[in-house]
Amino acid sequence: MLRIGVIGTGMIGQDHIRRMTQVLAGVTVTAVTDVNAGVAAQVGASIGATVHPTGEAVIADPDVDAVVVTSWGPTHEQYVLASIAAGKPVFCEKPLATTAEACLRIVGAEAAHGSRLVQVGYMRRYDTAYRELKKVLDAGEIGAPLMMHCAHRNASVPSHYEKEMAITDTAVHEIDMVRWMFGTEIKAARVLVPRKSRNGGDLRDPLFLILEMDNEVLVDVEISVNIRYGYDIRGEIVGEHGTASLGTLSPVHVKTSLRAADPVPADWRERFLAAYDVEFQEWIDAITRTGAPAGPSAWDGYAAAVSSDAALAALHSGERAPVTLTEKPKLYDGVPA
Ligand code: NAI
Ligand code: ISE
Repeated sequence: MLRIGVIGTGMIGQDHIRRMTQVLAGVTVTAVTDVNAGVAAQVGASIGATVHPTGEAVIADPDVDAVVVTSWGPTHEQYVLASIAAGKPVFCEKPLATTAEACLRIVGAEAAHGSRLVQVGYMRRYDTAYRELKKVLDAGEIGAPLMMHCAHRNASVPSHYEKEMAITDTAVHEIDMVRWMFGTEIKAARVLVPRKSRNGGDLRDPLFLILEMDNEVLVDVEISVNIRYGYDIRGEIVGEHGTASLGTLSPVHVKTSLRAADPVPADWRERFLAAYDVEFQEWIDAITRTGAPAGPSAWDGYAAAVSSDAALAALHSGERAPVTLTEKPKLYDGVPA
């Protein structure tokens, strides 16, 4: 039984605790912490876990075999580095860290440790629809890919959501997904700013991100984070002789009162429910079997951060911003993307 310590018991922390304690096999949650001591105490009591005052205390707990970091992005680096220093596997929600420099410090620490400990929470790689799309692409059914059209629409975002998060917190999922989908790096980013939505408050919402891949594929991503009607994630690949897209998100079609309607998920918890389950079960199984994770690596977290930094530079300058990665340590040869 893999014993987990969770740092950050907010929305996704609680959702991952629910799946680890009620849905998945071979795992138990033994320790939790949160800077909001009240919420940590409540969550800890509900599952009989030790409540620690700090993330560092969770990592040091001898009853913790592996760590899950679900605190705010700017705090990820310190807990991932502390987990590596303790030699404990760590699953870190995206983004790995909020700057490329911080991600590189994690890559350096893991490379110095000599084996993989870090996995980043890019769950789209575990989603059935994305996996099927990749199968069609890899089988050559639509010929060589030329373009991909994506939309990332949130009904709304929390009050702490800042301007730059449309790229660093939201579009970063597409940034990771296209590296995995096409098996190649991003070489440049541009951002166009359409007419502003009155639902967006101070945010620049929506945004239109364009990514150039190393293999010349062009990707466009509409990022709308106050679309109101629900959570809508779209993707269509245009190939030389066909197209392939994510299927309809609704398991049922409703016809009533002279209208036909497809229910739309409310948020990421509903849309990616099964993907998070598969992501965590595969992580737990890999750690239990081999002691090392097999999913998105610290290198993937770093590469996504460099691309999101470039997209931010493009947003601010209005110009094309190139993406330049440092040399990849041998440790990451042969891991996904
Ligand atoms: P949240 O605000 O609901 O929860 C974060 C929790 O971390 C809060 O309870 C906060 O008090 C706690 N916290 C902050 N700093 C801390 C520290 N230094 N030590 C311990 N606890 C600390 O935020 P949410 O939505 O749960 O997001 C958390 C992380 O998960 C973010 O990095 C976010 O990008 C990621 N996320 C990933 C999703 C995905 O689809 N993979 C979906 C939603 C969030
Ligand atoms: C959130 O942090 C997530 O990761 C969700 O998957 C994404 O849709 C949302 O825009 C982010 O804020």
